Amino acid sequence: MKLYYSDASPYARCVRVFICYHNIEGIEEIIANPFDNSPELLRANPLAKIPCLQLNDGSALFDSEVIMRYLDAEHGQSGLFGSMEHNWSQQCHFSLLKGIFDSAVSLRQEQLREDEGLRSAFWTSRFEQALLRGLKEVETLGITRSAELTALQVMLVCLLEYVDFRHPDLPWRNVTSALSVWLEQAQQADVFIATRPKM
Ligand code: GSH
Repeated sequence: MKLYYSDASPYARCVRVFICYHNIEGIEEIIANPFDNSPELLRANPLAKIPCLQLNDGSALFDSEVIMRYLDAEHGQSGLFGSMEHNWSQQCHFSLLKGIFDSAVSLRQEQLREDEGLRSAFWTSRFEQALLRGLKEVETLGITRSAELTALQVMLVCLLEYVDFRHPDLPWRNVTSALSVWLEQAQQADVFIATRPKM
C-alpha cells in the first residue's frame, strides 16, 4: 500500500496515528504536496487531496475518514472506532471534529491569501468563531473521558496540535481550559510523538 501525505496535514496525521497505533506494516509513505498536482496523486484521487491510500490492488481510498475506518476495521480489529458504528451521537461528535478540522484548515488558507491581498475579514472571523465554538462544544461531550485511546481522541490531539502549529495566536485555551489540560497529558503518547510534524 502507498499513503500519499504531507507532514503538516492534520487529516493525514490522523491516518498516520492509526497506522502507528495498530503497527500496520507494508505501507510506503510518500510525501506529496497536493498543489503540485502530481500525476500519481491525480490518478489515485481526482480531487488532488491528501491523505490518499492506494491499496495493493491499485484502487485508492480517500478521504481521511474512510481511510481511518478502513485501517481500523481491516487491520486493527476496530480498536479505535470501537462500537461507534450505530451510536449516532458519537457519529455526530465525529462530524463536529471533522468540521473543526475544516475550519482550522480554511483559516490557514485565509492566512495564505494575505500575500495576494485577498484575505477576507468576514471568512477569517467566521472560521475562527466556528473553531472556538466547536472546541467549546467538544469540551462538553466527554470525548476525553475514556482512558483507552479512541478515534475521537486521536482526531482531537491532531486537531489541537495543528491549531497550535498554524494558529498560535488563537486563544482556544481561554475558552476550553479543560481540553488544554487534557492535551498536555494525551500528547505524550508514543503515537503522537512519532507522527508529530518536524518543522
Ligand atoms: N476531507 C478531506 C479529508 O478528510 O481527507 C480533506 C483533505 C484536505 O483538504 N487535505 C488538504 C489538501 O489536500 C491538505 S491538509 N488540500 C489540497 C486542496 O484542497 O486542493
